Amino acid sequence: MSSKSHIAPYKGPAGGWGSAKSVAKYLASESLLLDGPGILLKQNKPDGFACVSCAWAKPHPTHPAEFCENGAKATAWELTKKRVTPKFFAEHTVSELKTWSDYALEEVGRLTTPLRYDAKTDKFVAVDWTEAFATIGRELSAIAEVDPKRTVFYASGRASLETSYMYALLARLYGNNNLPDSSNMCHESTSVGLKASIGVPVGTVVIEDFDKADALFFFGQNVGSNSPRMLHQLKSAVDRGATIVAFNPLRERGLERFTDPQNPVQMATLSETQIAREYFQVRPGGDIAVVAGMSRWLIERDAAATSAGKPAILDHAFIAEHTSGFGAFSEWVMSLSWSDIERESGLTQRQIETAARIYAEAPATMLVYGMGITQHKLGVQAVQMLVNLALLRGNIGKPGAGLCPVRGHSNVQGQRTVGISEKPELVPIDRLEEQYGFTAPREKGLSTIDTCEGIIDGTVDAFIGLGGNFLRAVPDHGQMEKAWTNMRLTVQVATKLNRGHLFNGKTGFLLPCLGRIEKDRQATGEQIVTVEDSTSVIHRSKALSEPASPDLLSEAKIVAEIAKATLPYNPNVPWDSWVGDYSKVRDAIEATYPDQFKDFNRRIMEPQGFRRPIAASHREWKTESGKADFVVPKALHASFDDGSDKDVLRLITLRSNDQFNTTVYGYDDRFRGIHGTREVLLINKADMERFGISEGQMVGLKTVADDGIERSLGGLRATAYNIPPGSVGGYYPECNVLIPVYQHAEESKVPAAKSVPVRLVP
Ligand SMILES: Nc1nc2c(c(=O)[nH]1)N[C@H]1C(S)=C(S)[C@@H](COP(=O)(O)OP(=O)(O)OC[C@H]3O[C@@H](n4cnc5c(=O)[nH]c(N)nc54)[C@H](O)[C@@H]3O)O[C@H]1N2
Ligand SMILES: Nc1nc2c(c(=O)[nH]1)N[C@H]1C(S)=C(S)[C@@H](COP(=O)(O)OP(=O)(O)OC[C@H]3O[C@@H](n4cnc5c(=O)[nH]c(N)nc54)[C@H](O)[C@@H]3O)O[C@H]1N2
Ligand SMILES: [Mo]
Repeated sequence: MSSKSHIAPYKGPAGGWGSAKSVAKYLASESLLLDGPGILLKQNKPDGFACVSCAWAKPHPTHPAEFCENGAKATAWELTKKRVTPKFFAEHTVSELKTWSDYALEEVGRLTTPLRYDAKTDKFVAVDWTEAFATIGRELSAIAEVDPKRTVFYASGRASLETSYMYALLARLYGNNNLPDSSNMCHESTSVGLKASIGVPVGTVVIEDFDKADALFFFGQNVGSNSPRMLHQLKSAVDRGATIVAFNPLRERGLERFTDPQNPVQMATLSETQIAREYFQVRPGGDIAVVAGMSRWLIERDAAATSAGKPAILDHAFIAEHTSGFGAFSEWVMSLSWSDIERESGLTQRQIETAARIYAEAPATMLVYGMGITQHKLGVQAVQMLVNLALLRGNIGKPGAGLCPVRGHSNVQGQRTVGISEKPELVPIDRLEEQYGFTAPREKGLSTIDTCEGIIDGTVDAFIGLGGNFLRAVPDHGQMEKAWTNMRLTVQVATKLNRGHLFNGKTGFLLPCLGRIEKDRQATGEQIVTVEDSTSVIHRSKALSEPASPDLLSEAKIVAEIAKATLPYNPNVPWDSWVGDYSKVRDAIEATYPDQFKDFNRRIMEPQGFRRPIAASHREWKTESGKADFVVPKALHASFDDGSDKDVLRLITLRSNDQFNTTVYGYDDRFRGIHGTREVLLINKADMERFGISEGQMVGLKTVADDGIERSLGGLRATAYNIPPGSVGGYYPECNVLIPVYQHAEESKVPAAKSVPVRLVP
């Protein structure tokens, strides 16, 4: 911990001068202010590039500046002037680099040359691309001869639709569906839960719904840090009278107050917009109970109102025409006791009724949610509970209403759309077979958790990573780092050095690629690429910057070269012509998904992009029952522990305002008032007293697990914080060492990173 660290509550709003200053400081440090601020004005513009940070929707028409504090940081991080050369790797062994922080590793700058790990010297050495591809092809072919299912093709959610389509095809031609994606650690609970309940794996809203919603309910999504551009939609919604309600164990500043940095009047007058009218500090894992309580109030009041001849509260016509399972759901809800609901939610009956009343009075409500819902043992059912709430008042498929899962990586949703999925039933396998003349694997592939288990038990021999920092993002670092190096082959395609790259199989490559903002010149000239945002709108992205090094290849080219070096020749798969002209990949995507990508190449040139058809958005239910289904959850809380042992705390792993996943931009978490350190444990004052811990005392955590493996983390500075009693907060990825690989959402296998049962070790 740095001696300069300090912790004190932040008094300012989200956005505002704090944000402006943070951007300026950051751009100056990356020397982007000198020659690149103009680049930021092209961010999220039709003639510019899609931001490499989050997947939030891009409005049309656009504002003069369509970037946020964290988007600006992400751009600067990619366009940094710093470079990592072979000289750097000659000076540092990999063992030494393992002692560096996540921050320090990425800080060295952009990777510039292909590298191979040399175990004898414990260093990365430069190789040429031809040799790298030939070796990878040889190794992958040898593994395929034993069993192609022993290779995994991971994707992190950034690569374009074009590259992702090629990558998914590579895996299937190779012989498996082992296509896990960062989505497996993220919104997979959404993909599973929404698909089962309403027949689509994605959200139902479009950005225009923000102009029409009467109420917006936020469950476990930290808009101020993780999708700050959405604050503009929220401010406008509040300005025209919409009500925002937030459920979050922490009082996240972006959900409380916002000053628009692009609004000169607000900036000059230091005025703020209050975001959430009501803010409820739900207990981690308590959202199922919250919604059960709200539903109970709604159903009861509805019965009372209708029998008194007053207007109904539920949308009975919608329920009758569009849903199934209401009877069982309502029976379950009415069987619950308020004392159980209060205990599991951590809220009072009165608070829940206040929320329910706002919901009942709003003609159209949007339900917005994030990792606070999906990353629990019952994450899928928590998602389905939100659907239940929406169905009660017909809040799907009408203007201003719907479900809004806020996706993470800028193309994570799109990667799933074009075939990166371990679930073959979600992919048009028959069409792929016909298009490319091969027999595709039909067996379910490995998810992220399956991959971790396979690496630990030695059934995975090769890992190909298209971006990301798999080893750092997954749970159980202790076990994973040990097992990782037993693999025969590891290949990482990346822009920057991270800790995951320091662990290599018997043969290990680190291949540097172009980022999305860098000009991608191929046989037919500069290419554009496409990505899909959180509202299923597809945008084009045009690069503006010169590549960080002449040795970089595009991700599409790297995928194609690995494919050519590995697979037998197939005249139906034109790898080279695809790389020469990405519009041909778009044609291929359209051929595989004719309904979703009709006229792809033409429509992508429209400034606003185009939205894929989402059946549930117009009340067409592609579910088994043909209706939108009410689902009764298995339990009233979503967590692994049942709450009976008061010494077991629920750990929430958090993102700071100064990080993008495992990429740590700095040590300031401004909104939470934490500066200069990430080694903190946020803990309720009453719990501190109960455990006899003083402010600033160093403490540790130990996981409650039943597999005989010890998982602990020490050196955390206890910090009294406004967090519900019985819960503690710490940063991701540092805390991942505490998460057992088997503690994941039941149906989606998303690691339960938001309620890890732990004990305090003073
Ligand atoms: N700047 C920046 N932007 C990002 C990212 C980043 O790291 N940095 N990551 C990107 C990615 S990949 C993703 S998936 C998204 C993630 O964005 P979010 O979905 O916002 O994810 P988190 O920040 O992990 O957690 C969200 C919130 O859940 C709350 N929470 C925890 N447990 C519970 C609970 O049980 N119930 C409720 N109601 N709330 C709970 C936490 O206090 C926190 O405020 O952001 C994307 N955008
Ligand atoms: N405890 C805990 N664990 C979590 C979470 C949590 O909330 N708590 N969140 C989970 C979530 S939501 C997610 S999405 C995962 C994130 O998991 P990942 O997506 O695997 O991890 P990132 O940190 O986003 O990956 C960062 C790396 O991506 C590489 N990179 C950046 N840009 C590019 C590019 O354009 N191309 C290529 N090829 N590489 C690039 C850089 O080398 C950088 O080091 O983590 C999950 N893990
Ligand atoms: Mo994510």
